[in-house]
Amino acid sequence: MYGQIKIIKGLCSAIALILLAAFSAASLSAAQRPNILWLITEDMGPELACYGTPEVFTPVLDDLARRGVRYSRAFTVTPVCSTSRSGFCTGMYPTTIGAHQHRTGQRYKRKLPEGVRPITHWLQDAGYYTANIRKRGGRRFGAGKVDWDFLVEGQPFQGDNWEALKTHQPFYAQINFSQSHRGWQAPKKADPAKVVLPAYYPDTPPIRQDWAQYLDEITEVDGLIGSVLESLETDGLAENTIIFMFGDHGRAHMRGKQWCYDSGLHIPMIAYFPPGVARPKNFQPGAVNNQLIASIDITATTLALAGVAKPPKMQGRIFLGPNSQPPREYVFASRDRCDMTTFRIRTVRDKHYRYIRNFMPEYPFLNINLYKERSYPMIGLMRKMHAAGKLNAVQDRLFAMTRPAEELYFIDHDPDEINNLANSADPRHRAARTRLRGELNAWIERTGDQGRTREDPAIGLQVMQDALRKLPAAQLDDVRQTVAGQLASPGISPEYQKYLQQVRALITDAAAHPKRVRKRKRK
Ligand SMILES: [Ca+2]
Repeated sequence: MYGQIKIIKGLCSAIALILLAAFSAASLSAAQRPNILWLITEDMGPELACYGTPEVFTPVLDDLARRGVRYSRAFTVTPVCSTSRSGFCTGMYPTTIGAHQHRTGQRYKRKLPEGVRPITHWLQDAGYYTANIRKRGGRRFGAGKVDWDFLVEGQPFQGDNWEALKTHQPFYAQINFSQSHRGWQAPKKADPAKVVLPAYYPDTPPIRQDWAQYLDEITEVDGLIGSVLESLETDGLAENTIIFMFGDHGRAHMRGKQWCYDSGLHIPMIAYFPPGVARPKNFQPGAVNNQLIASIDITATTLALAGVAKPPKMQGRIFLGPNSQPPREYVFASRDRCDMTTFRIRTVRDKHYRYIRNFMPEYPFLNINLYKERSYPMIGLMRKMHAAGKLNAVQDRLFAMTRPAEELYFIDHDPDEINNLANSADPRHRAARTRLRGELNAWIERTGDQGRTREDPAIGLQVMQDALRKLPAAQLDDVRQTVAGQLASPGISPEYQKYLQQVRALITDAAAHPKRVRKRKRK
C-alpha cells in the first residue's frame, strides 16, 4: 500500500514538473527563445586584461566585456573541477547533493536527489537542443569535459558538433577550454619580468616564468574564444545567442585551485546579450557589475532566460531578467577530499571579508597530494627554499605543519588574504568574524551539508595506494623523501603523523608491487 502511494506521489510530481516546464517554455515563443552558449575555461582566475592583470593579452574578452557585462565578484562554490562542475551543472551546492568529494570514483558516485537534474535535462524538456562541443569544421575543438561527481541518468547532451547548432535551435551549448589547465604549451608572450606575483610566492625567475606561462595560456584561450565569436557570425548565430563566459574555478597555482581563498574561487565572468535578443532591464552593456555571484547562479539564470521556471530545489539565484532574485549578501564554498587528500574546509565571503573554517587544522597546507607534487613545479622549488631558510614569514607559512582553525581576511586591504584577523582585537574585525561565523553555521544547516559526516578515511588511502602503485620508481622515491621530510618536521600533529605512517607503508607496498608500472612500460 505504502509502495503504491509512493509511486502515485512520484507520478504526480513528475507530471507537475513536466507541466511546469511546458508552461514556462510556452510563455516564450520559439522565435523568442534565445540560444545560450557557455564558454567555460579551465582553472582560470580573473587574470584577464579587463580585470587589470598586466602581461596577459585578452582583446577578445576585453571587447566582449565592453559589449556585455563584466562581473567583478563571481565565485565558484568549490575550488576544484569535478565538484565545482557538479555544482554549476545542477545549480546546487555539491555538499547538498553528495557530490562534494573531488573524483569520488565511479563506485562511490550517487544518483542525484529527486528534483535535482543536470541543467541540460530541464532544457531538453523545454525543447532546447543541448551540446557539449568537441568538433568544429571536422576538427577537434573543445575538451567536452564534464567531470561530474554524480551518476547521470539519461543522455546529458544530445550533440557535440558545432555545425549541428545551425539546424537545432534554440540550443544550449558548452565549449570547454582546457588550455589554461596545467600541461601548458602556449607560445610565450608575457614578459616574466613584468608579471605581478602574489605576496605568498618568492620572487624568483622560475616562479615568474611559471606565472607568465599561465597568463600565456589565458592569452591562448582568448584567441580561441575569438574564433568562436567568428563562427557565430559566419554561421548566422550571432544575433540570437546569449553568451556566458566563466572559469570552472580559480588558477592552478599553489594556494589557488583546491583552496578556499579568492585565488581558488574567484573566477572571470562575462555575460553578453546580442542585439537580436531583448536585453533584461537589469543588464547594462559595458557595465562592471559588483554584486556577489555564485557559479550556481549562472545555472538558475540560464534556465530563466530560456523561459524555464526555476526548479523548486535549485539553490542558484536568478540574477538577470524579470524573475531576478535579490542579490546575494554572501557566497559560500566548500572543499573536501581532493583525490587522495582529505580536508574539510568551509568558507563564506561578503563584499569585504572572507571567513574560513578549517575542520581539520591538524593537517598541513602541504598535506601530501600526488597530483600537485607532480604538476606544480613551485612546490619543489619552495620546499628547497624553505629548507635553505630563504622564504619570508608569509611564504614560509605554507610549510607550517598545522593550520589555524579559523581564518578571516579583510579583502579590501588584503586581496592576497595573508593577514589572518580571526583573533584580531579590532572591534570591526571581531564583529565581522562573529557575523560570518553565524552565517556559515546557518548555511551548513540550511543546505544539509553532507560533509558533516566524515568520509571513511579508507577511501582516501585507497586512492593513495592506487596512485602510488602507478608511479615510476624515481617518482616514488621523491614521495618517500617528501614524506620523510614532513615526518621529521617540527610541529607535526599526532593525527598527521599517524596518517603519514600509513602513507609510508603504502609506499613500501607500491615499491613491492611494481607490476602495473612494468605493464605500462610495455605498452
Ligand atoms: Ca578545472
